[in-house]
Amino acid sequence: MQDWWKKAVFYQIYPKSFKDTNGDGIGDINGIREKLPYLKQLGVDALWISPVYLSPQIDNGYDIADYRRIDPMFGTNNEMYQLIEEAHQQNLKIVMDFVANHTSDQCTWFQESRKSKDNYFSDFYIWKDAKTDGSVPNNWGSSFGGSAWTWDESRQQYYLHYYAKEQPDLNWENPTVRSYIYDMMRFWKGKGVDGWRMDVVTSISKNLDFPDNPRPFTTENQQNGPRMHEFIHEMNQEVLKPFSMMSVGESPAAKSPDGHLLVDPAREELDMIFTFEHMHVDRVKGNVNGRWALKPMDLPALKKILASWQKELRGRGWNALYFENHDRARVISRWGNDEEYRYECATAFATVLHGLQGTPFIYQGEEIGMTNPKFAIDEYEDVELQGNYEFYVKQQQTISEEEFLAAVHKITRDNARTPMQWDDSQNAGFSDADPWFKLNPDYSLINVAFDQTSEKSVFKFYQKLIELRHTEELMTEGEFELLYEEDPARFIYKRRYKKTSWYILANFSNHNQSIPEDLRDLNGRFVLKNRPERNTLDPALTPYEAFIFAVDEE
Ligand code: TEU
Ligand code: CA
Repeated sequence: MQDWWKKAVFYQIYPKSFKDTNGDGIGDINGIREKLPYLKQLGVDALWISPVYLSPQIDNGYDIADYRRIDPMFGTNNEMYQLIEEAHQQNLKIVMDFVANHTSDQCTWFQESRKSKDNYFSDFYIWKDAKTDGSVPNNWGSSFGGSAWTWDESRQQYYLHYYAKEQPDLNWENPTVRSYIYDMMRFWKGKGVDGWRMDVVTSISKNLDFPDNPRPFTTENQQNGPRMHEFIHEMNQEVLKPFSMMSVGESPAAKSPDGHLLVDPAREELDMIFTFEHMHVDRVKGNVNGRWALKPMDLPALKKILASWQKELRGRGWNALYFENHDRARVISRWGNDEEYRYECATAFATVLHGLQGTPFIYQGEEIGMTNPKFAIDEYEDVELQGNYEFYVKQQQTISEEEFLAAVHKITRDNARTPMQWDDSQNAGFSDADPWFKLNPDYSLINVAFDQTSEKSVFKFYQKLIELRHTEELMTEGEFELLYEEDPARFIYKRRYKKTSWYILANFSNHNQSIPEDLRDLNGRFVLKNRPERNTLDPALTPYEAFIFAVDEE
């Protein structure tokens, strides 16, 4: 079937933290198989599975040593094939993670490439001579802190890495590299995989002039390179289109004014992209401390960015909708109130996101309102956090330890990587052993078993949202209109399809907010609400209240 993903709701699994079945404290493929009934119960249509390939795990699998082998830590290739088959039997699609901007330094391609300048693999990566004084070729930065170049003793050259030094960037200019990647994609198609989430696909083409960034060790000139569209289109023609594989590309630098370029069906590149603009509404732009310079979330900015993408992609692309993933914090802890109003907040964010046009992506634990833990700095595992701590706090000294930790508690990636909280038993039902990464201590109160039987069940609310997406044409097709866009506390918009309009209202504040007068007279029905007492449009919105109100035209 064409475009099945337009009516689908996706669920992202971070396997390491999802469910351990063999008692080593690490989630595994059999854990995913075990939980398929849970995912069916939730009602999702497709699973995006973060990398499970052979990997030294410097970046939790985003450093791949062999694209065709499952890491023994997660299971066997056969278990993966069985997972795909069992998922298909239950009508669940499987989308794997495609990490082809870089490999692990343990990948044989790199091991060979570093040996000499004239072997078969020499040009698989991006090598450059030192400047005459021995220094790095330019001032490009690694996302994980410091220079994007590392000196290799054996080859006597620098190699480029946008992430950890153990993640050398592939040279997409080399047609052999591209054909290896396309073959790998065909291999997994052969195993039944339905599509790809493409890691930093907008970085695969490099500007071969290697222009310095405005400031050292930032990354401005390292995205959306000159041949990006060409490479992606080629991949589309070689694999995606002939084998009908769905694609969603991670696209950190995409801006709404030309956002359709990667996803306009006429251009035959990707089906969807994960954009970043809306996730930066709490960031102080251009600060020396990069992503760690935070400010309170700007709700009007969030609304306008989401609205601009709704408009940009209408009729010429399709939105991928998300607030959380394995690189993002728990949204209710980051932008909401995860204490007094945890249920209201989780369901309010869900309502405004799922109400949009596009395909929603739920990240494991989001469906039960999991929160950020507040660990001490040395309790975190993430390579990005460690690298950035070293760079900003220790070397550059532009941010104090306390300020950095405060930002970590808001946004660090590990916030979303604590083990999944299944029940209140020891280790939260995640594992019989001590988990590889600390559990959030709140698991005795926040867990699947408790949530599902609770009167205020985030899970049940998600079930309803997912069901609405399957049954209501309006959700996929309806026009979008943002209302009261400057309002700092209320998120209100309208969807319209045929003769029905949906008004979606949410209060993102700790105070009551009135319902605008011109909406109070509407005649209609409540489609979904997170406050049972809500029966008319008169009373004010209570903190983090949200609902969908449908109005039928005569
Ligand atoms: O992330 C790419 C990316 O843009 C990150 O730098 C992100 O902005 C940052 O981590 C937010 O704090 C992808 C993967 O999703 C991530 O897990 C990997 O570490 C990275 O690529 C390298 O593969
Ligand atoms: Ca395990």
